[in-house]
Amino acid sequence: VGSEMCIRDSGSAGLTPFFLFSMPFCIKYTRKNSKSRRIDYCQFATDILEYKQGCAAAVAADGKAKQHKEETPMPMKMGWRWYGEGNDPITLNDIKQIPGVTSIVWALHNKMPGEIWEIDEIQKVADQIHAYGFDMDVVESVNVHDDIKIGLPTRDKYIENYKQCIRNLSKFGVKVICYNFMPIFDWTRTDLFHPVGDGSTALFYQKDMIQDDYKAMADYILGFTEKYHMTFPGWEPERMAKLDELFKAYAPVTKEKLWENLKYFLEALMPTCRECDIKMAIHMDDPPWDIFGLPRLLVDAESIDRFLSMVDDEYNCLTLCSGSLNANPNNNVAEIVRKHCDRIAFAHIRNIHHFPNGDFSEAAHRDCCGETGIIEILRAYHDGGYEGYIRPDHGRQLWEEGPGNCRPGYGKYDRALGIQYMLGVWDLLDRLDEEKKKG
Ligand code: DNO
Repeated sequence: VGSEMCIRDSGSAGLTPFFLFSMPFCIKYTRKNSKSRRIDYCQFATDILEYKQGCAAAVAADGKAKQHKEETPMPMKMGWRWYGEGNDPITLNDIKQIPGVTSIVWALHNKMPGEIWEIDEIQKVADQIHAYGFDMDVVESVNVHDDIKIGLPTRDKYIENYKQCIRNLSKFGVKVICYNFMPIFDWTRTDLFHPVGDGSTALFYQKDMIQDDYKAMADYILGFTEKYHMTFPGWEPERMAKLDELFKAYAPVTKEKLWENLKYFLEALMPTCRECDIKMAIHMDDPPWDIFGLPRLLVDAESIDRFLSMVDDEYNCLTLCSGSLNANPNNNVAEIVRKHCDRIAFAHIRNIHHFPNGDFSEAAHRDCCGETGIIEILRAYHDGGYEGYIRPDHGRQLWEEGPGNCRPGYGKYDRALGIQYMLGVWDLLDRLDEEKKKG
């Protein structure tokens, strides 16, 4: 158009995708400031915003006018992982429009492992979440300090801090804390925006790229997070800056030692969990095998059995992540659900597509898009009368989503589609049960 295109920054990261999406239309509907020759205002976008505000005001003005039918409550509670205001391009208002979601899965993402989450900090997020009528029952994650995993004498101080976090969170009705016990790295992928073949992208794991060079791995992830001004939980730049030191500190930590340290940690927490009625729900290791010579514990049915009997307490639970476990195609997730349904506090539903050479890609939630067995897994939860929390896990990045406007794995569209798929399966299972009862 022979002028510089500017976008008026409203100060809300949540509007960015909206503006990007509406840009092609804006060119048609702009007002031009002839002095500076800059198009500084997007009339079309403003029209839409005013229209939407008008709709909301009209509904609010007549509280009695229910435009939509109330959704049927389910025993299982559907969650959505949200990274917080200013830290997630997806807004609570966006999430509110997805049928079925009742819980916001949240965290204080600015906190380093080992720090206490203070009441006023939690309160701020609680006010935001509650304003939209969501609950905040699940935290993902309160990350565990390396000294606890390594088993250093300083661990007791960090365990005390963890207990204080539990107490503070209980004041806000939190019921489940998801955490992991993976040494140094959280989930590990070699490509965050891998083309899937249909124009979308997904998280991808290329097996031969994860050998000895842990620095290359960390550089890739940190390069990405720096470029796009975001941090990933578990990949905090402060910790990654000390990688060599961390690897040295973990050198004496064998797999057995790591089991012992996990037991010590959980046994210390259980009385506080009981007092506060909060379940600790360990996330599966992702991928479920040792990487860079670091031991990983929660990798298959056997290790899950060991974990649950090691601290046999109703407050010692699982975040059963279907995709993490099924990165190893020998893991039958539905069977694990059937065996331990009452100890699963939080379910992550993610689908995986395997390649013959051991690489894998994350896939859409529809059963046939991967090999994880999503329908069988949902059926196992349904048969077990699951009443815990569930969320769609990683989705693909769709449409205009890409690096810079989307957290890898945590876009808006594919997770929303995934929820509708899961609820579709669930509703049908409910209906079939009802019909069976009626005979
Ligand atoms: C990946 C997530 C994990 C999970 C942590 C829990 O996207 O499922 O990062 O939040 O492992 O501590």
